[in-house]
Amino acid sequence: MTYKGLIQKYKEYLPITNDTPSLTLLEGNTPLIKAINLSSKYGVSIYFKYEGLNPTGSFKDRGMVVAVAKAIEEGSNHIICASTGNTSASAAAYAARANIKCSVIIPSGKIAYGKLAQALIYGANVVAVDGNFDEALEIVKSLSDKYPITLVNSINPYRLQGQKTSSFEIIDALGDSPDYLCLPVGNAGNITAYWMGFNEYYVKNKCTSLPVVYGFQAKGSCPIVENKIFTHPETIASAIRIGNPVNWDNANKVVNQSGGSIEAITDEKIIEAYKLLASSEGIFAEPASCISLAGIIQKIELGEIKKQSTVVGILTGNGLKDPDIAIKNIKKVKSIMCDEKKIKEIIFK
Ligand code: AN7
Repeated sequence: MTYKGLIQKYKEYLPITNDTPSLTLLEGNTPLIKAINLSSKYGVSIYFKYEGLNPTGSFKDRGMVVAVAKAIEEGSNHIICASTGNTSASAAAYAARANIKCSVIIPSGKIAYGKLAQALIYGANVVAVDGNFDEALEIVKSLSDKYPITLVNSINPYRLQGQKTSSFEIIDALGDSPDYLCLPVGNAGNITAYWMGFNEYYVKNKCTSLPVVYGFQAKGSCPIVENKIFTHPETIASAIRIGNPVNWDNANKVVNQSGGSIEAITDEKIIEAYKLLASSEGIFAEPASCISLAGIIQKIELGEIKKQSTVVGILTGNGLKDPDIAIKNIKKVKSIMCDEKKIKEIIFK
């Protein structure tokens, strides 16, 4: 059957009524790619759910399509979000598609260039502020309380409803739950959504068990790990530069219920994994996403991911969103004379 988008496909699992408008950019339905080289290196079956192949290049599209459709159903014609980049790109795209207004508040100079380009080209009202994500979110919450604007950050429950569908696709692809699920944690919406998805789908689909969920935060921005608000979060993984996560309590519930944990990963390890993923599997994901691989490696080394087990890492965003980081972390390309002999010397060195 032709794929008609996430709402159509998972209607029975989503809060969809006869009045919910059909809205889609054919989000979801992303590939679960076996990491053949890393799997044989580590003796673990490693798969990546490549969410960077969604229409705007991140997992946010799954939740945004539902949030925007419901906003329209409820009579709204203006959505708003604070964002470290991907939410704003996604909100702007779906608002354009649905012909409604979109305002995005972003921390000035702290979002990847590709994401900024997206929000602008999709026609959102982009406001850059001298503050961080958490401060911007407080203002967005206050505005949406006072005025007729729909908040589409992950406090909006429809976001998590849409995002849970990725778990369904993982179970469908593997025929069972994986033993472990590894993913980045910022506002902790996604970890909450995945757990909801596995719980709603696994019995019906005769899975043997639920996965152990391991979430990862960047060391300079790890409020859940240290159990304290970070007022000045810092990390190279700008997508998860969040000091006071909205779904903090939910994240703790997920790790308690699944027998998992949330751990911190240094920026150095994030960049190592970022390069390793691209060079060993041909998959380019943004730094925040590569914390999944850095975390998988750490857990294998600690023996907390067992040999021969199956692990799924979530690659939340596309590497092309942030080419600056790639270029900064690879050795410089020097240009030379356009001469066959010189080129031959270099490529056969
Ligand atoms: C690539 O766009 O919060 O734990 O404003 O862009 O559900 O917050 C992005 C978050 C992981 C963290 N990976 O997910 C935003 C924003 C990428 C992201 C996360 C984000 P949550």
